[in-house]
Amino acid sequence: MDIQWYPGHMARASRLLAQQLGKVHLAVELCDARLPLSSRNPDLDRMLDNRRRVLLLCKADLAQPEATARWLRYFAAQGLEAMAYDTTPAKTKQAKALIDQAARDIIERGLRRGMQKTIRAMVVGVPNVGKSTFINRLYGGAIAQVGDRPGVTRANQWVKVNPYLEVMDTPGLLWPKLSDRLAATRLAYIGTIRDAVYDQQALCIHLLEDLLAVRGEATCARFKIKNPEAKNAALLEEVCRGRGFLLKGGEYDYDRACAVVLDEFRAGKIGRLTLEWPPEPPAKEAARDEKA
Ligand SMILES: Nc1nc2c(ncn2[C@@H]2O[C@H](COP(=O)(O)OP(=O)(O)OP(=O)(O)O)[C@@H](O)[C@H]2O)c(=O)[nH]1
Ligand SMILES: [Mg+2]
Repeated sequence: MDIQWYPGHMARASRLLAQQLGKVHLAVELCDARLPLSSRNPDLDRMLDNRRRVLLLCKADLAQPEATARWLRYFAAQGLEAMAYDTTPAKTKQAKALIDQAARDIIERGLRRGMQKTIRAMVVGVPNVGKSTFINRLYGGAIAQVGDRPGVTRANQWVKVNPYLEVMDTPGLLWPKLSDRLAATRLAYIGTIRDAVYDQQALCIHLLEDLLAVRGEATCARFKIKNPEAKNAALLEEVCRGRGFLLKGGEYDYDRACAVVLDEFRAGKIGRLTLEWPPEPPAKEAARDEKA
């Protein structure tokens, strides 16, 4: 399935991001906990140029906790300050503490000179990952526009969280990684790419196959699939029959089936699900995982 996801405005936004990054103290990078590799921008390292950053694995409430725990160890081993985030007050407090800690030396340097410095942080990540939601939680009110679709935030917006912390909301950014089709497809599942850009039916079939492979029973139960071995359109027909998505005259309503499968997956109705797992941990860690 081909997904053309890099229109001109993304290229412009990407250039702007690189410029703006030079003007802030740190970047708060948001990735999706269900897809922690594909939802990270591989160009960010170069753009950040050793500038500090913290990484939030967002929508952790939709991901498998054991996978998230592994990802956190994986990122820690890379020397990256990372945490799982799910918009709760406790996690928001933890994220704020992580930002403060990353900026501690700047704050302390300021204090030694008798002034409390205002830390400026830029929040970056793919569309729809939860950047504006995170900023609203930090701020404690609805200051940034949020929505259940990609491309809601159109321009950079500074938000003063308190006298010592300002955060910049940014439009979600994808990058030109067209060669990685699996990553593109999975980014489309989680609602990062506008629905109009790809073929909904092909995407839905791909998603159902992925779901059946990792959560077979739950997927069959949710969509009332009797034959999980069915392929292509026959798989969609399973859903249409099971859930009663029929048009007048008894034709299968493929569009309805696709919309429902995607919506219910995105809303976590099939259960918590991580689509990308980190490489296997060394034996010692695996043993610890089993004991936990
Ligand atoms: N389940 C769950 N949903 C979340 C979480 N954070 C955000 N959302 C939802 O994700 C959707 C997108 O949130 P936004 O904050 O608008 O995302 P964004 O990254 O600012 O998106 P763009 O501005 O389009 O780039 C909204 O429907 C939020 O309610 C989370 O931690 N868990
Ligand atoms: Mg936004």
